Amino acid sequence: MITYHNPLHQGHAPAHEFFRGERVPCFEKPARVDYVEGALRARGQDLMTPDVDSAPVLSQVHAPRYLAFLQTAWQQWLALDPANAGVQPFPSVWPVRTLRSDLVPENFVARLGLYSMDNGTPMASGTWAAAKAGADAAASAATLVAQGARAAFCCTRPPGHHAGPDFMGGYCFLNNAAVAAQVLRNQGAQRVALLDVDYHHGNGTQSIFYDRADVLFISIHGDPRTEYPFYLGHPDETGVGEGAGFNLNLPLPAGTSATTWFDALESACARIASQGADALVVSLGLDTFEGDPISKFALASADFTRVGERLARLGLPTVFVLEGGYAAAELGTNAVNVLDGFEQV
Ligand code: OKP
Ligand code: ZN
Repeated sequence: MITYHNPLHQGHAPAHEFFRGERVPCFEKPARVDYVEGALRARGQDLMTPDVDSAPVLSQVHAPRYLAFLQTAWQQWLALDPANAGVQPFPSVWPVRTLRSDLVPENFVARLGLYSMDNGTPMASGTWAAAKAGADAAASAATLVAQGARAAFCCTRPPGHHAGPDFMGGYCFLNNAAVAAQVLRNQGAQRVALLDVDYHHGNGTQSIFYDRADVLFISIHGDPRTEYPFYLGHPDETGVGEGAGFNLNLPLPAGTSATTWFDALESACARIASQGADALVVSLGLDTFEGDPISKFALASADFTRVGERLARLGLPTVFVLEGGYAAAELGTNAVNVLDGFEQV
């Protein structure tokens, strides 16, 4: 399968995140994608370098003030104190209900809160460059699919599906899957189906397309009553305005078996088939794996082949975009299994 990689992903390498009040090593680490690239290269897969500038498309899915902030965030952090080069910035105050989010504070950490949904999205010196190159990879993959390729894979980190119109969150900065869907729309697809199979609900993607009928968002994920991101991903979220009826959430309880998960995949595929779409974007989270350290579904490595096979039977031009998955050493096998399953149909 045509595969784009992210040549700058290793520049996004924050050391730690918070877990129950303690600093722990980041789960979303460079080795994740190194393992996927290794598995792809081992089977002779050519990894292409991004060749499309996603900047114009990023402006269609993210707010200008958020993009401007993110692009220079690290320089702003260093401007506070050169010693910050070795320190990770974290937000400490957020404009929740009754507080104003229309004003942009001058204080950097306050602005970090304005543009964040959590304190779980650490930055490093190369974060913008890595995130931008990932969005370029997504735009590149989608462009080839728009031009007639059957499928393409965007092998990138950091992930993107928690990043909303004007905020980062859940290890995500730029919404790569939204970029791919928007590229397909810009290049002639009338309706795009965006299926998110990551363990965590893709709140950012849902929010970007919530009032639009041209991108049908469907997500299978851990029930947000107990699982991150908690505040979105519930079954009664079906879209608004022109987008009413074009959002489908299929939450499943933590601990759900592979059998039940595949029943949900069947429901998702039935909706895609009935609503109609001329292209598919898959937010390919691999944290549904039974060995994932932060998630609670139970897919085995062989099940990922079945995922690819089922998606192929939709018969749509397809862009796969890597999202989560934290059992790093198994990510290569699991990713390759999805792509192999797809190509064998
Ligand atoms: C990103 B993606 C665990 C903290 C979990 C949020 C999880 C973000 C998942 N110690 N923080 O959807 O895989
Ligand atoms: Zn996830």
